[in-house]
Amino acid sequence: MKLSVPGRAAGVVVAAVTLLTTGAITGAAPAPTAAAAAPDIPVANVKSHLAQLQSIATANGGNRAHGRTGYKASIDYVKAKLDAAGFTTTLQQFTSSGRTGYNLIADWPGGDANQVVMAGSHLDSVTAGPGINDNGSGSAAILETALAVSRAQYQPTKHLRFAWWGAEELGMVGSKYYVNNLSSANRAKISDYLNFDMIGSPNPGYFVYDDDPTIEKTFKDYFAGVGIATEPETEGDGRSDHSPFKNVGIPVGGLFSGADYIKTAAQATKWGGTSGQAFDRCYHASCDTASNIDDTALNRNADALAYAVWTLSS
Ligand code: DTR
Ligand code: ZN
Ligand code: ZN
Repeated sequence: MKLSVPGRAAGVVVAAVTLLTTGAITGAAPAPTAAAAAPDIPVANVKSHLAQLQSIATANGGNRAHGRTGYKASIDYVKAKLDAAGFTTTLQQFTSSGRTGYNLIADWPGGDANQVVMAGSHLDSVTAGPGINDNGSGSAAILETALAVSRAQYQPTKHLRFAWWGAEELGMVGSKYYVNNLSSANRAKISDYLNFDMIGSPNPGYFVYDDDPTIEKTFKDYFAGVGIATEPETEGDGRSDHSPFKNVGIPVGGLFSGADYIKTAAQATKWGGTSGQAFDRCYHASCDTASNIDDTALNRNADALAYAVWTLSS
């Protein structure tokens, strides 16, 4: 397990010098170490990103849809946070329906380049609204997890890559463009792709993708550890950005808190919430705003996300 890279070591030296000049410490600064376990992801931080995405939508015609100013402003917000945190970011541009779209790819320096653990979420909304649950929730959770990697100066065995997809709502256009433009050699390097599309639904379910057994078990182990029952997410094939990866043989998994399907009485008994009501009544609607989030579901899913990223990359 690699413990440091020159750039980061220099960072630690600067930090040590700063602390030494303030008299805060007397011994040598601790070397960066890999976190033994995933940190808690502060849900307040995730909510803060959602508030920013809401503000962006409000300032840009009420949405963050592909090809609109609200989407580019969303990408710029996420990219700025990642650049400041030490990620190597790449904007991948494409055209769909006559409008320019963008994928944002963020690599955490270090780790085995031949074993890449990816976590992705689509950042675009529908034109009808701000898309805070769909899919600000997934986008904000992977952003905060990436920032937690930076805060921890985590040095995993595998290489970590995070992605924010454009134009998912037009048919997974951005993620398809990314996969189609990967060489077969680079596809083979991706050991796991984790997808997070709607993970804060206001009447939440706890669904785990059942595509790859190892990834599925990783998530199920987390939820079992915190006493939350889960159900397999079975309707997702072709329904979100994991599909292009699965179609070329890359192991995929992910989490989902439900969209326009109706929560059953048995599910309400298991998870709470309201039976006979959709998991997200504002799915693809103008009311998918910052108030259209269940904080407990967002918190639990963000922590499960971080647990899987740490576990699968260590
Ligand atoms: N297609 C996604 C929402 C969605 C619907 N069913 C699933 C299953 C698994 C993941 C996501 C979804 C969207 O509207 O963005
Ligand atoms: Zn959607
Ligand atoms: Zn979505």
